[in-house]
Amino acid sequence: MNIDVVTIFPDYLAPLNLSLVGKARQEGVVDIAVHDLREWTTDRHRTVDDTPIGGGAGMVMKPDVWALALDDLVDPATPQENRDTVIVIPTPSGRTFTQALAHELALASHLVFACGRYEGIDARVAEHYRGQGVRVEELSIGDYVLNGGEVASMVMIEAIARLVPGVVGNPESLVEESHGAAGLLEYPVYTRPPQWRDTSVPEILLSGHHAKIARWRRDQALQKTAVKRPDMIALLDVSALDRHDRMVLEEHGWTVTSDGKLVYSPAAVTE
Ligand code: 6GU
Repeated sequence: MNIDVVTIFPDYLAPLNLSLVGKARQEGVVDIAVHDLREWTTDRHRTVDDTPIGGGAGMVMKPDVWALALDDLVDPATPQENRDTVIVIPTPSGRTFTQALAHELALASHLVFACGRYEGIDARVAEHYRGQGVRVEELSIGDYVLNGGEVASMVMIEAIARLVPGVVGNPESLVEESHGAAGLLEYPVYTRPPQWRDTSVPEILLSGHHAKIARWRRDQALQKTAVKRPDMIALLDVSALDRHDRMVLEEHGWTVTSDGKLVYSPAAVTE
C-alpha cells in the first residue's frame, strides 16, 4: 500500500516512524511519503491560504496550490487507472471514519491524505477530483474540533495500516477483533499477579474451564456494551445472538421482537 500525506507541517507526522507502522514502513509493507504543501506554491511568500469569499472568520486553503500537489500525486488524466486511489480529506464536517471504513480503505492500493488547516480547503478541490472519477472521502474522526487534519490523518493511517497484511505481527489478534465479539466492546483483561493490592482477578478466569471462560467474557462484553454504548446494541445482528446473549441483554432492558429486532424497552425488565 502507498500512502501520501500532504501537509504544511510535515514534522507533525513524525510518529508514523514509530512502533508497528514505523516497522511496516521500514520493511516496505506500507510506503508512506509525507510532503510539504508549500513545495507546490509558486509565489515568493509560499502562500497556501486566502480570505473566505463571502466573508467570515479565518482563512481558507487555496485550490490552485492543492491542485498542483494532487495532480502530481493522483494524475487526473487517467482516472480509470485511479480506481484504487482514494483522496482522503480530514475535516470535522465529514462523515464519520469507522472500523468498517478502515477495512474498506485497507483494500485500496493508494491513499492520499490532504491535510487542511485554518477553516479548511476550498470546497471545489474535492468536487474537481470527484469529477475526474477519483474517489474522494471527506472524513471526521469524531465530534470535536482539531486544529488541522494532521492528527486525524495519523489516527486513520494507524487504523487502516494495521489491517494491511504484514503490519500487525500476529494476524490472530485481528481475527479475534473482527470475529470474537463483532460489534461489542472488549471484555476486561487481566494478567499476573492474580491478587494485587486489594483486588483479585475474577475466579472463573483461574478455573481453566475454557467454555465457561468464553461465556463469562461474552457476558462481560454484552453488559459493558449495553451500559456504555447502547447505540451499538441496537445495531447487533439478532441472528448472531444465542439464548444466553438474549437473557443478558434483557437484564439491561433489551428485547428481541417477534420480527427479529432489538428494541430498548426497560419496562419489560422483571426484577
Ligand atoms: Cl478529520 N479534522 C479536524 N480539523 N478536526 C476534527 C477532525 C478532522 N475529526 C474530528 N475533528
